[in-house]
Amino acid sequence: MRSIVLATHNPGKVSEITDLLKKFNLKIYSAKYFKITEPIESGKTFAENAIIKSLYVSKKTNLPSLADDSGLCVPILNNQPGIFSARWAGKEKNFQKASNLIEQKMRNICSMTKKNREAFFCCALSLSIPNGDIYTFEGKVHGHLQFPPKGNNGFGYDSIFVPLKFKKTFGEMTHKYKERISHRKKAFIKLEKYLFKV
Ligand code: ITT
Repeated sequence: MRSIVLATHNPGKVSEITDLLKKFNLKIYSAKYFKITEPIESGKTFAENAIIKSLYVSKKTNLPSLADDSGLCVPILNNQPGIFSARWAGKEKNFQKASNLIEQKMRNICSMTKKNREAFFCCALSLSIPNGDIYTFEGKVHGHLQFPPKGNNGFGYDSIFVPLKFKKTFGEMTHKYKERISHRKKAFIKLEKYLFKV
């Protein structure tokens, strides 16, 4: 059986990516299993950061590694927090605080119309192979923000994001339902089409 290491320390991502990889009969390891620390995410884009993470883990383990760099972009805030989505939640990973910060920044500059609350999630997946090959794929899901947060499913900013054509936040949806429409799924569809020709 072929092995792959997930280059992430985020349990929400581990769970979603493990589900997406299920049908490929791979032996899946987490970076935690190999006690690998997190590299500095010095990239300027989601793709650059995903590559930093997958290369780092692939070099350390000599195994193929899949990384995910993702985040929430709010156009009225010049697409912030974007690649800083995790950093806005601080060391304590407090996404209630990060969501409040987004709301506050928006209220400081605009009224909270649905148009002004438009937002999207972006996900870059990077697969690094020990022979040096790197493959990167991106997916986005558009929608709007809703305050106060709703729903306890999911992770990160799920409870403030309502995808287009839906009334529920990702935080109110089941894991399975979010997986059908998410930015991560969209990037993953491109990856599997290219690599596994499915
Ligand atoms: P790794 O770098 O170890 O993968 P991280 O949490 O630091 O973990 P990122 O640097 O990619 O990951 O930060 C992206 C943040 O954006 C992440 O912490 C989430 O809170 C948020 N995010 C990304 N995808 C999300 C999703 O599907 N639902 C909710 N929040 C999401």
